[in-house]
Amino acid sequence: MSYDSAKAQFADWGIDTEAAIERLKTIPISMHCWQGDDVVGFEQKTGSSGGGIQATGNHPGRARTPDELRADLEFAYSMIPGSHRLNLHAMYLDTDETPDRDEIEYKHFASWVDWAKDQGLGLDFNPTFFAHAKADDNLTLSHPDQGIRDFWIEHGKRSRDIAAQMGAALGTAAVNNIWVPDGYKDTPLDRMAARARLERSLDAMMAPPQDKAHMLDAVESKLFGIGVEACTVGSHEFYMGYAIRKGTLLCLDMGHFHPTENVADKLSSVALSVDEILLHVSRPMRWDSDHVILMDDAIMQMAQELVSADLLGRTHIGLDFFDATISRTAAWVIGTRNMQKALLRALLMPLDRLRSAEDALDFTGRFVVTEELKDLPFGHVWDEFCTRMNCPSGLHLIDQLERYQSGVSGR
Ligand code: RNT
Ligand code: ZN
Repeated sequence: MSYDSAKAQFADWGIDTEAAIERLKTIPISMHCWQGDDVVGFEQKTGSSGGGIQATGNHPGRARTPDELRADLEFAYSMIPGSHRLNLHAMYLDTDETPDRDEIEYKHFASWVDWAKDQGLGLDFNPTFFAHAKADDNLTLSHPDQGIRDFWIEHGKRSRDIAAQMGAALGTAAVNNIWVPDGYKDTPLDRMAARARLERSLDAMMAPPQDKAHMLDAVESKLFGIGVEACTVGSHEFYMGYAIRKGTLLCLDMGHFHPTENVADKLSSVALSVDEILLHVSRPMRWDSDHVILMDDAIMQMAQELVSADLLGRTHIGLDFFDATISRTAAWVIGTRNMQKALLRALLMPLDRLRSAEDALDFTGRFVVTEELKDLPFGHVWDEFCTRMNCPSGLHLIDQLERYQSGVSGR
């Protein structure tokens, strides 16, 4: 079947495939740098990522230097249709200097900005509050010790400055997302004190004004992590309240809720109280395992909510997964394309028809349409989109992914 007959079939349903393709072109995905090197970073040290997040596996090809990571990213972006963003963590600095976290400066990231400009990419940023001796207790901004809190507050302030300078240099605001691992393995006595300390530290960190045209603050909650099973200081309720009161973005990571919760369902509720949302699209399996995202129901529901609730204009779509048992470039490419495919499917829904059925309490009509819709030739529209954007799909894509991986497997 050709694209033209697929287009006609969608048109029978009142769906405009051309409009969907045009809209999809404009949706940037912020791809996370840390899938490329198993969340290790380029500070001159090795070891686990700490903070309860852990990539598992030892597939060959891990990027060991900024140049290797950029080469892998260039390949990955060339396989992903559209223009996108790169989400950098502070531990990915590119310098011969060895600044501690409270000493990082924009110059340590300047090469990333030059490269992003060259590649036509936007940048997003994250302070790194894990994989550091001062985070070994899984307490950073909420640590009872003022000196440790101050160290991390300084790191956070510098990260905001760096993000703002990145945003100014590239002409697109960098989202600066704050996630801290803080929590307790066993039941704490004084949750209130820990949360009050986290709040005060965040306030101190975000006190210096920044231009929203250059930098946007975001805060990310979590249900639990390995080693902090009893209490996570930055819980969902904590950060939802914080984001509403302080006007920051709220980051919803799909692995940071109870596995039976539908994170897509949260968007419309949260969007009534915060202006903008950041997503960490991920795939938790039994826990916050950060598997590469599939084109599964959870992702499709997320995309559908973004479209049906008209939230694409105020949601920043970021990805957060890391699998070291498969080709890291293939993980980036397939995961990012899955997010785009889910968005395309959402853009190809007969929304008006479904909405009228729902409003008329015609749940049979809604049910029949959503199920029959699944047989429409979405793949042909996706292929057409890839062709127009000069990206391969299907067997050609597989071929390219394999070829690139064999070129890096000697690392
Ligand atoms: C951890 C959070 C956080 C990290 C990245 C590396 O549970 O999801 O977003 O994965 O910052
Ligand atoms: Zn996350």
